[in-house]
Amino acid sequence: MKFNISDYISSRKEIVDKKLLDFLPESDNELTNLHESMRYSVLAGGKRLRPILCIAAAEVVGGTIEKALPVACAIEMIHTYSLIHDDLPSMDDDLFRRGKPTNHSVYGEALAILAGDALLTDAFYLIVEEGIANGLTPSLIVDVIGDISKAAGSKGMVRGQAIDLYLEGSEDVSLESSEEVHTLKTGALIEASVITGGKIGGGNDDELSRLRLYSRSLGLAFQIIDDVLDVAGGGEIGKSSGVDAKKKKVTYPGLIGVKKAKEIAWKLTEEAVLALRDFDDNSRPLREIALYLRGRRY
Ligand code: GRG
Repeated sequence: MKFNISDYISSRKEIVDKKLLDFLPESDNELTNLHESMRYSVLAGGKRLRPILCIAAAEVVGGTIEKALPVACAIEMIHTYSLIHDDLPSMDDDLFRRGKPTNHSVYGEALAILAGDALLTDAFYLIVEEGIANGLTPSLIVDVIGDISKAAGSKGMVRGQAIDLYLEGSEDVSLESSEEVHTLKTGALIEASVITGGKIGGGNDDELSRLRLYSRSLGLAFQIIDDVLDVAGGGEIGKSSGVDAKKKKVTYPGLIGVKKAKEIAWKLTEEAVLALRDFDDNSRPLREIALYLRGRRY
């Protein structure tokens, strides 16, 4: 049967969305809107890139969607927490995310902080609770939690965000610093999505190191493309365009221009695809996802 990447993405997205809907508590009592605000941001849309990568990585090494799904959803919850906090007045101070008013614009700053905190914490509970129910070994669960917490924490995404805030407005930022910010802020969680999927799917050391190469190139390419889209027109990323330049953000297009930034993203995508060459035809989704992301409208 002919493989179609859009069908693959929408079918996996549907599975992820359903699981998130089931897992996130629906109602609050009259004392707080905490659960409502968590659901608001998680279910506000989003490409579900990280969970789809996690599932596709599990599948490429012969694993099942069912076993990878809780971890895939947990990573999406962590990603959503980071977006909620990133949008806060003390950080990016954004009014729109995923095409809708940001969490703090709707629920207030305090509840937005708590919704983010709760999403981060509940994500780990989901991994433990459903991991055990799905028959994952305790050592695999601990391994996966280690990968994700390291990627999200002070040596990963949070560090990237802190450096990014520190560098904002600086005049002479190097390409190396920019790469470090991107690798930590965006790349670390993307790498963890792929690696944990590969581990849950039963990948061996060699397969995992190829997946690591793939995810590192993909993560950086993804961020550069996102920055190019911010310059070229933000419709597709659900926020207004030109925001990075206005805030003097550290970006590849800002440092080396759009044309060169596109060329680097192109090359990184080629490297990601190349890292998959020794996998069989089941690597098609991962390969096509990389090409699909590169093809987002510039
Ligand atoms: C606040 C701890 C903390 C971290 C924030 C992820 C992040 C770090 C900030 C978001 C701002 C931003 C533009 C980061 C670059 C990564 C990125 C492109 C995020 C958006 O991810 P997508 O495109 O979003 O996957 P959707 O909405 O599709 O899930």
